[in-house]
Amino acid sequence: MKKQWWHDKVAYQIYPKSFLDTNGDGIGDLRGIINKLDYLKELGVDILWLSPIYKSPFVDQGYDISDYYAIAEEFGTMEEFDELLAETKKRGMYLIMDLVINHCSTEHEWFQKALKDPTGEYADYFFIRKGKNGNPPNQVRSYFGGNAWEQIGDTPYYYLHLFTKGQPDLNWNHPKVIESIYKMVNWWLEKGVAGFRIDAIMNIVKDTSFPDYEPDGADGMFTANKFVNESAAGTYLHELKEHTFAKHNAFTVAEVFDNDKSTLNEFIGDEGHFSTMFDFSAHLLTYGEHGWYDAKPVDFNDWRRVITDSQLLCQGIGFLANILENHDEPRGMCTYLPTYAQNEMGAKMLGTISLLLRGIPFIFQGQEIGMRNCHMDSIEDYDDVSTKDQYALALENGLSEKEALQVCYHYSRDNGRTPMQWTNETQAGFTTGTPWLKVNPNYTEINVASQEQDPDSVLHYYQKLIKLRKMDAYKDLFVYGDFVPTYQDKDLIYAFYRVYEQQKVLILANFSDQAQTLDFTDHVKDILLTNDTMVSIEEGSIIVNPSQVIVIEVK
Ligand code: TEU
Ligand code: CA
Repeated sequence: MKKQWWHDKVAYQIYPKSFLDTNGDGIGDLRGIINKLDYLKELGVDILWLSPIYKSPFVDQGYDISDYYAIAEEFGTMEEFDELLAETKKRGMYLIMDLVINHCSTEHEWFQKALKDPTGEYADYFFIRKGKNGNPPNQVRSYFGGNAWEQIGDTPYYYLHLFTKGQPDLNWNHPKVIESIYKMVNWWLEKGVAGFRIDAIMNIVKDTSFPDYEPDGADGMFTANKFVNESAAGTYLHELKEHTFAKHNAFTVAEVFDNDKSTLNEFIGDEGHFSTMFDFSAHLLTYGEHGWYDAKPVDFNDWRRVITDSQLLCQGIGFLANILENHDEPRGMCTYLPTYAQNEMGAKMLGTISLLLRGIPFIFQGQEIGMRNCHMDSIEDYDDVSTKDQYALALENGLSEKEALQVCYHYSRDNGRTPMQWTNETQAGFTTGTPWLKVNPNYTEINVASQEQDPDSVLHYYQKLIKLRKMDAYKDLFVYGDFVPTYQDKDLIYAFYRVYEQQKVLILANFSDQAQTLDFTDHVKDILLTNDTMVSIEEGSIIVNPSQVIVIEVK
């Protein structure tokens, strides 16, 4: 593999609205991020991904952009953004933006012009079609529920929105749309951002004959995946890269949901469309057949299998970006750990696996202190559109309000969006005002300030873990070393070697609530890290305690 500047970096996702509020309006802001850059530097992260900070009506929390060249007032000004960028660089860090180009906002001037004249020049920037006998052009379901076609006033015309109705899909068949996107991307790159996280990108190509498919739900509609043509996206992505990212040697991480073996090289190989893409294989296990209401808890064996498969699949081709959680997912420790292990030790165990797998690790804000899912008292406490839709779906399918709320507790996107817990003071030190989304009441126990005082905290453990990954003696191994799974036949054990030239490190984790004694014939060179007080290795065997993870250099 050709070496690139981002290969040895550790990334951190900031959800600006929930990071730190400095003016008391209850909404996190750019000043808040600037104030915490030293905290992030100390943690050891290099690349900061900001969820969207562009001007937006916030129908879908900024993933509905009304001006790609402006900063949302809620977050601050362009001057503050420039200051943030400069301060990031001063610390040897890199800033990447969220690139939302499958759709924009209905408030974007292009869409406003299209609305005024649904057959005019700007209509072609979107997908605007006549309805059929008073019905929408077809029965495609939006990802957030309901028909994905919205009627334009009382005209016979409808526009397509695969996400909320505030997010009209952009027409990638229109040269002017593509040109405008290239121009905008280059504008940000010239400003000095290091790259982008690319949103929902596999949706850009649609079958524009908009056929009707068999309904796949009680609502009589079919899922949008059916007419999204993922395999045709490659040409567009290649062009996008050539006209923008490639010229700046920018880092890109794409939101792609399938690790398809046949296209992996095209996507993340040396000449791939992207630097990397997220490994969502574990997250996909949390999907129910029809929605959150019929989802099942993740089974350890499935989890182990999909992670191992992803790792082996991309070996020798490129890097996936490893995550435990993000702003669309519940907290990883509440999803992937058995209940008994949902504590500090478990958080450290899971973090060790995520950061030492082969790939580019992304930490989501709060993960480094072990933030958990948040219980809400009623559906009113949630803000997320998708949560409201899934709650309604659960009720329609016979769940009680209490049961539907419990479903949201496990799966809501707001679990990752509750404000960052900085201190044990009011509102977790996130705001002096009223936070836009409830602060998790566990902030009195789980917060940055108290973990900074405690040498055994999750926070200090993450600092050590990142240091280990970057140590001169180990960085080639952890970045470029092969992934070799082991102890695959042992129940509730996740273990793998990283192997680089003559060097070999074993990462061994016990997900069961019993200590396990395993055959161990390797010769120990050095115990590099553990989340427990000791490691017991005797003649030919090793004991791993419940929730213990051990990182050992062997010969
Ligand atoms: O997500 C795309 C996407 O497919 C998700 O909506 C996913 O299906 C859902 O969250 C289920 O977990 C991206 C952004 O990450 C998300 O926040 C936006 O809502 C969406 O695009 C639209 O821009
Ligand atoms: Ca604010």
